[in-house]
Amino acid sequence: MFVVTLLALALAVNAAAASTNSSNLGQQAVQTLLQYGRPILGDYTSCNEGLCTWMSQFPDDLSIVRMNIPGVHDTATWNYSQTTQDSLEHITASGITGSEAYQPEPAEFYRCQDQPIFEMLNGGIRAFDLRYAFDPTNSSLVFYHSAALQSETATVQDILYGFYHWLDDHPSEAVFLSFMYESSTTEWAQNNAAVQQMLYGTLTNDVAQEYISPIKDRFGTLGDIRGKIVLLRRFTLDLLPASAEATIPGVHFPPSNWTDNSPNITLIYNLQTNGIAYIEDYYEIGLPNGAGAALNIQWKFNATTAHLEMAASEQWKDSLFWSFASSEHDTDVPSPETPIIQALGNGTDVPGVNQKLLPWLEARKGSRWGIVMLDFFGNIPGLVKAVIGI
Ligand SMILES: *[C@@H]1O[C@H](CO)[C@@H](O)[C@H](O)[C@H]1NC(C)=O
Ligand SMILES: *[C@@H]1O[C@H](CO)[C@@H](O)[C@H](O)[C@H]1NC(C)=O
Ligand SMILES: *[C@@H]1O[C@H](CO)[C@@H](O)[C@H](O)[C@H]1NC(C)=O
Ligand SMILES: *[C@@H]1O[C@H](CO)[C@@H](O)[C@H](O)[C@H]1NC(C)=O
Ligand SMILES: *[C@@H]1O[C@H](CO)[C@@H](O)[C@H](O)[C@H]1NC(C)=O
Ligand SMILES: *[C@@H]1O[C@H](CO)[C@@H](O)[C@H](O)[C@H]1NC(C)=O
Ligand SMILES: CC(=O)N[C@H]1CO[C@H](CO)[C@@H](O)[C@@H]1O
Repeated sequence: MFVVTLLALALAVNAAAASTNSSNLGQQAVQTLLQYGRPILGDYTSCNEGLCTWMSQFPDDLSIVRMNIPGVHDTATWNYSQTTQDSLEHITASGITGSEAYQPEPAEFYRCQDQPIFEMLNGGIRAFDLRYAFDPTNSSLVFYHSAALQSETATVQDILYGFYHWLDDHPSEAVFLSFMYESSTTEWAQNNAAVQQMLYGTLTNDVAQEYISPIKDRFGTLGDIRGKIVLLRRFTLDLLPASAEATIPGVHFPPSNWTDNSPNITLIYNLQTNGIAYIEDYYEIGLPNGAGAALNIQWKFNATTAHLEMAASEQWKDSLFWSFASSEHDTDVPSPETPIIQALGNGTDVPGVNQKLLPWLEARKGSRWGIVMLDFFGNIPGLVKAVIGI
């Protein structure tokens, strides 16, 4: 678990580039990283039509803030069942993670997706919410949703290799990776200098520099970023020398300015150019207990569509819009509204946010929506196309 030699292996891919056996060694090293990453990445398949290459239909000079980008909230949770939680208990319940207070809740509270990353990419998803923290031994960056560890092998570095590999085969496409430090993972976990240094190193090493767009604090055009990753930095490297924050590419969304659970955040990502992002991230529905699935879903649908209407209006056409259609009310009694109930409804009688969004978006085809983050998107055929507007 948490094999420290992985970075060395990854660097070998580069070092090997000089030798005659390079291509063979490099390919095998990548396959090894993809194998470690498999619990989050899934199995690699390539595809060169339809939603796999939808960005090829759009021109190079298209401004990114004018685009519609389907995304996924809490990407890494796709396979988090009770079986997964139980199989990781030897780590999460071990002495190194801390007190009983850090025992996870039922698995369905954490699960927000049901497809692995490669399937999401082939299905048209281009923005990914990724939440990292140190594994319990403080040796590598892994994925959590709160206290729920998602895999014992898949590291941030492995997942990046998955994106690099996919982009090599899909040079018309671009992906947006939102990285956020996940707190409340283990009792002692901290977003300390060691975490920040490892993240910085992973996102700026030689291989990363080939795939991560160097553009900083602005968005540019689609042509600028084809075949590349755009970092959406929901982290601040405040414990590293100032040169780290000054040299890391991508667009900064300071966590301190991202108001928790807000339906309408205004965040300035570039003071010089007055680059403004409007964000809807109302995820925990604040209705009284017992309000039931229909009303909880209606509230979230309201918050999301109010924000999307704003995105569609001329008045804000030059600002970035980032709306989360994902939500939960896990603390509701007698029965919780888990992410899947909010997204897909509670059975045949109450439809979820996703079912309600599909016709709403289709009726307004041609509008600018911006980035739209979904839970359980694949269950509603046509939803990704409706977000893109094709
Ligand atoms: C998904 O989870 C199940 C249950 O924990 C596990 O057996 C399976 O290997 C996982 N799939 C992947 C691709 O990791
Ligand atoms: C991991 O780091 C935290 C924060 O510095 C520390 O409290 C904890 O003891 C470390 N855990 C291990 C297993 O080294
Ligand atoms: C972020 O919030 C701080 C106050 O907490 C404020 O001074 C600063 O201007 C804000 N920055 C952005 C980029 O919105
Ligand atoms: C779904 O939620 C509604 C309340 O919004 C409730 O009346 C209905 O019984 C629930 N259905 C199921 C299958 O739980
Ligand atoms: C949702 O929005 C509509 C229209 O703005 C409003 O009439 C309705 O009361 C709202 N419902 C909820 C549950 O917020
Ligand atoms: C969001 O905030 C902006 C700026 O304060 C405001 O103009 C806009 O009307 C708000 N939108 C919604 C949907 O509340
Ligand atoms: C698989 C492969 O190409 N192996 C070659 C690696 O390089 C040595 C010498 O440089 C060759 O002898 C191997 O055949």
